[in-house]
Amino acid sequence: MKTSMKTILITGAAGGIGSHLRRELAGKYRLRLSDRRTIKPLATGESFVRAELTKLGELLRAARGVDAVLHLGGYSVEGRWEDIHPANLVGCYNAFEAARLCGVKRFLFASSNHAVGFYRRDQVIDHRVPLRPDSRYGVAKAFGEALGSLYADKYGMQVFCMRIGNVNPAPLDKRRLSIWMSPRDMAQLVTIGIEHPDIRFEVVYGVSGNTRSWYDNANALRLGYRPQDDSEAFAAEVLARERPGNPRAETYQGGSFVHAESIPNPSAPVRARRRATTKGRTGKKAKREAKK
Ligand code: 15L
Repeated sequence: MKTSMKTILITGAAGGIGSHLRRELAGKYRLRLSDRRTIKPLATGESFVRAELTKLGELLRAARGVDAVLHLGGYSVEGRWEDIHPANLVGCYNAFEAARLCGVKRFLFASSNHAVGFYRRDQVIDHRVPLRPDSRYGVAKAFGEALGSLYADKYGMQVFCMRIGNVNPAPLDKRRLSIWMSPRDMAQLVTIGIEHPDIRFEVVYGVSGNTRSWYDNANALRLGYRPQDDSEAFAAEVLARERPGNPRAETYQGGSFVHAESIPNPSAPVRARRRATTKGRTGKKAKREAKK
């Protein structure tokens, strides 16, 4: 008997992880891609629905009729509260709400290593440790996990939270040797999140089978995850170019997020608005000065 192909909504699909997954999941699922930025060209089996995470109505349009939501969207690094709050708290709430209102049972949430980034590097942690966010960004990911727990308990949604390390074809530095995830391992974990019959509320680590891992990923293994990659293959090359960094950052798993106040992001709209306002004030003040 031929089973019909599932449709998966991917929010934030224009980002790095979304781009890897589009390639890795092609042919396996129908992918409904959403983002505030237009995505083109589209491949066979893909469609695009523009959606701002802060607008529930737009997310409702995107989520109608899908089999699962993979919520990748949001602000992806530490930033100002004014940036994190709309994108990662309001946006995450809207994504869960859209899924609930559209009757979508399965929800995969892209949580992050930064929800537990204040654990030390000499510790190995599993999915049951108390949350220890390392940043406002990490707090927002903890909020998303808490929302997932609520929607599972209250509405019977099946929620799969992946505390993702760093998805890249190769690990970028020494810290990433412990948290790296290859695109194909990411796709395998996402597939488990979509297909596993017994998911109620699960937390797993989104990392490859790294020799230097800081995670006991027993819960993912229990659900059938068999990572194919290990960052150790890149270790010699990565360590040869590594330079000593901030000692506080090097103590904790979250790295620079533990001390970052605000990592500049020139594309952030609020920042751009603030710059514009500042310019405006300066202009008026200059005019007042000129009148005196
Ligand atoms: C994350 O959660 C971020 O989204 C990504 O930009 C990286 O900073 C990654 O963590 C990391 O820790 O390397």
